[in-house]
This record gives sequence, C-alpha cells and structure tokens, in this order.
Amino acid sequence: MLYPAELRLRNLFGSEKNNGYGHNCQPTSVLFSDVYGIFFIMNEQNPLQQAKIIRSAKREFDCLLLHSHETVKATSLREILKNEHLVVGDHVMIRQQEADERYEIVELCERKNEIFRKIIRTNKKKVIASNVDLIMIVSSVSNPKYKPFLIDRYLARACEWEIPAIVIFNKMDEFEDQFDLELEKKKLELIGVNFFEVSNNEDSPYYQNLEVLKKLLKDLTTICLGQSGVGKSKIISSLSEGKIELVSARLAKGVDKGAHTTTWAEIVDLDDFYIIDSPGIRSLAVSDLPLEELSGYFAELHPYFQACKFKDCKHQESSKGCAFHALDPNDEGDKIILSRLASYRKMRDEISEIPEWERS
Ligand SMILES: Nc1nc2c(ncn2[C@@H]2O[C@H](COP(=O)(O)OP(=O)(O)O)[C@@H](O)[C@H]2O)c(=O)[nH]1
Ligand SMILES: [Mg+2]
Ligand SMILES: [Zn+2]
Repeated sequence: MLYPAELRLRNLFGSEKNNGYGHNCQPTSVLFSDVYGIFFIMNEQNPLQQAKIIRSAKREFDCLLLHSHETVKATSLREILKNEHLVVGDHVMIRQQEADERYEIVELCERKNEIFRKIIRTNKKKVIASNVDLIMIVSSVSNPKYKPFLIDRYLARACEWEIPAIVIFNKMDEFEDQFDLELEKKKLELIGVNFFEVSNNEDSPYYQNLEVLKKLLKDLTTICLGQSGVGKSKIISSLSEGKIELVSARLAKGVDKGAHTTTWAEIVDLDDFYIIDSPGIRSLAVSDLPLEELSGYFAELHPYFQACKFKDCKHQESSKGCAFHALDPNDEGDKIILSRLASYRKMRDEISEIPEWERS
C-alpha cells in the first residue's frame, strides 16, 4: 500500500515509467524545492532522500546519502528486488523507517547505463554496476605482461556498454622495452582512446601523472577493469593519498566481515570522485557479445572491410580479394591495423563458436 505522499511523488515523476527501472529520480537539490516542501510537511520525520549504493550484499545495501555524504545501511522493498538486482552505482530513494533507525529503499532511479554481461542461453542481462561515467582499463607494462588483445577486449565491452574508456599503462618504473609501447600508444591514438603512463612508485617520474589522472576523474564515477596484479588497488590507494589503504587493511583483518559477503564490487568514495575497484570481469570471454555489432566496435577497420572483394570476406590469409592482404607488416600504420584485425578475428571466432540454438 502506498502512502498519499508517496503517491504524490509518483505522480510528479510519472508512475508509468516504473517498469523495474523506477522513475527518473530528480537530483537531490530538487528534493528541497518548494514542491517538496509540501512533501516534507506531510512526512517531516522521514523524508525521502536520494542515495547511491556503494556496496551490495544479498539483502543489505550500503547507501551513501548524496546530500550529507553519510553512509547508512538499508534494506529494500521486496517489489523492487522482484524486478531488478540492485547494484553498486544505483541511485535510489531511501527513507528511514518509522519504527526504528533502519533505512528502506523505496525506489530505484532510472539507470544512465549498466555494466553487464549477457547470459547466452536466456539472453538476459546480468548487471554488475550502473551509472558509470568512465572505464579505466588498467594494464601493467612489466608483470603481468602487457597483452594488447586484453585491452581490445575491454575496449569492445566499453563500446557495448556505451561508456567512454581510458587505458592506464601502470608500473612504468619497471618498463625496459618489454614491448613496443610507442606503437601501442599510436594505436590508441588512432582509435581515439586516451591513455596515461603511471607508476605508484613515488620515486618514478611517472608518479606525478597520477595527479593528472586524478584531475580527469574529478566528479566522475569510474570503474577499474584489468587483470589481477596490474595494480588497480594500488592506483586507487595512490589516488586517495593513502586513505583507502586503511580501509583495505581493516577489511583484510576481517573486522568488517559479514557486511562484505557476496560483494562483486564496491565503490570507494574519494570526496570528489568515486571509484569502483572491480576484482576483474572474471571471465574475459566475449562469447556473449552480439556478433552483428562486433565489427561496429572496430571502426578503423571499416574502410578495409568495404574494400574487400567479397561482401562475406572472412579476412583470413586464404580469403580471396581481401583488402588486408595489401598491408605491409613492416609499416607502422599497417602494423596497427593488422593487430586490431587480429583482435577482431579472435573475438569473432570465439563468438561464432557458440551454436545458434544456444544463443536464442
Ligand atoms: N613496481 C611497481 N609495482 C606496482 C605498481 N603498482 C602496483 N604494483 C605492485 O603490483 C602488485 C599488484 O598490485 P595490486 O594493486 O594488488 O593489483 P590488482 O590486483 O590489480 O588490484 C602489488 O605487489 C603492488 O605493490 C607500480 O606502479 N610499480
Ligand atoms: Mg585489487
Ligand atoms: Zn577481407
């Protein structure tokens, strides 16, 4: 049953849109406008507040109140969970309950975007995080080894999710020409992806690039993706000037145990920016990517695709009239295109291996 005030709120936002994504919640400031003045009088004790989910367990969510930056624990109305899994990054409307101190999530605000995978068999989305402004693909230039194919995979995902991405070359203090970094940088320039060369070693000249990175992250919600060991946690710790290390140490000791079960990712609130430290998208398989959209994620290959003699060209060594055959593996520009083509072919073949019947 809805309280009259709640009905009123729904009417203001338009309740028809409540299809599991909830209504399009307004920014916090609106909550304090004249219109809501009326609402506050009606329900002065327990006003609705906008919050961001920064950690999620099965039933309980850590919510950051957007106007006070205070973190509270909240449970959710069952109707919401029936339609949707609540994930980190979600904006929700929450209210303190009458009877006790506890908070309850009463509405899920419309998501700007989602970090998701598709379950191939059911074609259903499994959402991992939401409302992400930027994807930070972290790689290491030393150990673990730099893998261009991995970067291309994460970039394809970023295209699928329609979220801008940047690449971080980390551990620059250990770079000794293990691979052609200049070529990799030119490749990213060609495809229009910004990159940062950084180090968490304070004595390295690359350490100061973290400051530049920090400026870019201001006011954004960023998710860190990358293989385990590339330095994601360390970067977050450096960006927070040590503040986050304390939290990790406390977690490691198990002091906060219980609240952290079944957590996939959590948001670190760094005052003027948020970072989601993900333990990595566990499997880097791309089999759930839509095959028909894959070529769209490789825009720089399009002129070649169009120049191939046959429309259904597979762009293999053996493909007759393939435009890629004209490229020179010793030429820098051509090398970049061929390396992107190799990534494209790998992903395409991986997706094609899934039989049609399993896709739908
Ligand atoms: N030399 C060097 N080591 C680093 C750097 N950043 C991280 N590491 C080390 O790499 C290892 C993995 O870092 P971690 O942040 O846990 O990686 P994550 O698994 O991606 O979160 C740790 O031993 C770090 O101390 C760096 O810039 N330079
Ligand atoms: Mg880590
Ligand atoms: Zn071809």
